Amino acid sequence: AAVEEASPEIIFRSKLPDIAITNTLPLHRYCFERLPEVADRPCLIDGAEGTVRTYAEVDRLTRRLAAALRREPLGLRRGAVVMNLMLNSAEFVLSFFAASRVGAAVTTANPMSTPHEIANQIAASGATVVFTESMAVDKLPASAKDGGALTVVLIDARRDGCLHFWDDVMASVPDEEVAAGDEDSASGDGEFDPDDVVALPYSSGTTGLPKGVMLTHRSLSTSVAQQVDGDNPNIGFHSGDVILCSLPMFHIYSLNTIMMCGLRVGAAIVVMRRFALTAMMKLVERHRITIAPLVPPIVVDVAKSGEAAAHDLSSVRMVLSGAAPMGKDIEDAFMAKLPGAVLGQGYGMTEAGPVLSMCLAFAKEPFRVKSGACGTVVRNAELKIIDPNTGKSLGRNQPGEICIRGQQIMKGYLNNPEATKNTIDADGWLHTGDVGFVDDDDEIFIVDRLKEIIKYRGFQVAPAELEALLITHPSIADAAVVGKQVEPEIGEIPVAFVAKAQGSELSDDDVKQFVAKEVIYYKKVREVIFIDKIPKAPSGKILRKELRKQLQEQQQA
Ligand code: 4UW
Repeated sequence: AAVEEASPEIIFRSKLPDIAITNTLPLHRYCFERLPEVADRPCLIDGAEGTVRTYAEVDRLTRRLAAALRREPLGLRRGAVVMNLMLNSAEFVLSFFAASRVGAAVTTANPMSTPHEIANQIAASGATVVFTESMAVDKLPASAKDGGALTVVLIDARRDGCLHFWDDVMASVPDEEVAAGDEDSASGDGEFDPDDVVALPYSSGTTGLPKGVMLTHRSLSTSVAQQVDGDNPNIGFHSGDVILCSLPMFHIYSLNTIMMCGLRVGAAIVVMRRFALTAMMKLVERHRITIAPLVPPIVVDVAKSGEAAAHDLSSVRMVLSGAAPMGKDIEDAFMAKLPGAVLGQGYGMTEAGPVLSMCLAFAKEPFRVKSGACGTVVRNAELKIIDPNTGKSLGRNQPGEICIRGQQIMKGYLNNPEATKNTIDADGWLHTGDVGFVDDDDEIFIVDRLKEIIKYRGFQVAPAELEALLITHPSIADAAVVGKQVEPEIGEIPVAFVAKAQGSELSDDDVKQFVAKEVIYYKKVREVIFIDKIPKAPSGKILRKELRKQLQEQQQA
């Protein structure tokens, strides 16, 4: 029989040349590599208080905290897992890099999460220490995964049974211990492997429930290098920049592109506890912020706000947007408010390390780009577009599933080889579940999503999680959740299709309230549609396309 010749793959690359990337250093060393040059420069600026910590101070504080993490009662070692359950703060940055120093991984979570969500992530990740704040502490479970005690470190209050971040933990380390012992070992026992996990954010990926995404020292330092290293970095951040951090560090966008990239270049990072429009504009004015990483809903807020004119935002030279789609009209409306800045998009996915593509107008030597594009594939990586039915790679201007390959992508999902195998294929390609095409100028346009995930203001909502919850209700026979496009300030909302149990008098409010009790605000079911039967394929898979079509028809009617 004739053997079919494998057709060559069509692979897209950056317009920037590959660079030599050192990705075998521990992440904290990589991010603070320029410390000798920037030691006395501002590193973290507290948005509310205005207090400034220099690079030397931040470095020293992370060493002190690492020493404390190694000692009892914390006693952390290589391979341990720590949870950061807090809004943005200097303490977030310190615990992240202290954990890196001891060879531990940090799993990040939103402190607004419900007790149920927090307990699930603690159990699944195996976290034994939680760094948190008053707003979340009462929601923590009593014990860690195997029934062992969970050690809780509180950053903003004293409480029985918890350690205080500064007074108990930091103060416990004698000065002479701070400098000693960590210089050549990332971990307490002196061993280090660049493929050790350092960050463990949760993401539902292309299907199912949230899973721990194993990002290693190697993957994250590669991703940072792809963005800000080289003679002509893809994002031309530099040590004179003042970067706004209003996006939550517990999400990979802020963690990587703001925190890690910002530190790598030696810039000042203005830490806002959480986003608020007026406060953000005041901070821009006060600190002469030069870089504003945002998400589309915030871009819309600024574009629509009458306040922009009342503030001097002229220091901003670069505005990044990502985590959700942004149309050309929003870009244009925004640029009318900030004519002096370059606005562009990045495209990220937690599992991809996260950045797949970045706007080349941000490069030190910028390229011309089109509005609506979400950048060009990062350097030192390969991107292809495949036909989702045949798996064959497609040429320019043909939409298909976006796949990425390179050292920046995740090592896999924690304790889930099956889900890992379904996302990263045998040839190392990570399948994103996003549909897009590459145009004649190497720019990527995302046009659709194959995967289930819903994005509410840039936050992930996993339909499977809501469906699993819904069917525990005695009056619900079956349920399916899909996203519905709404105003651009939000993006999409979760809509539940519900098949009632026989004889049930369930109302849509009953359904909404039932879900609202168990999930964080952005996962709330905002609309309920009763239906006789959830459409399913013979395999049992929910036919989401059909439900989405039904929603569209309803919207048009
Ligand atoms: N356009 C359309 C986009 C876009 C998009 C993402 O929550 P996750 O897992 O991860 C993110 C990460 C975004 C990000 C990280 C770093 C960065 O520099 C940057 O740009 C400045 C963005 O969102 O959700 C992943 C999913 O979110 C959608 C897409 O479906 C993707 O698979 N998404 N960016 N520009 N859609």
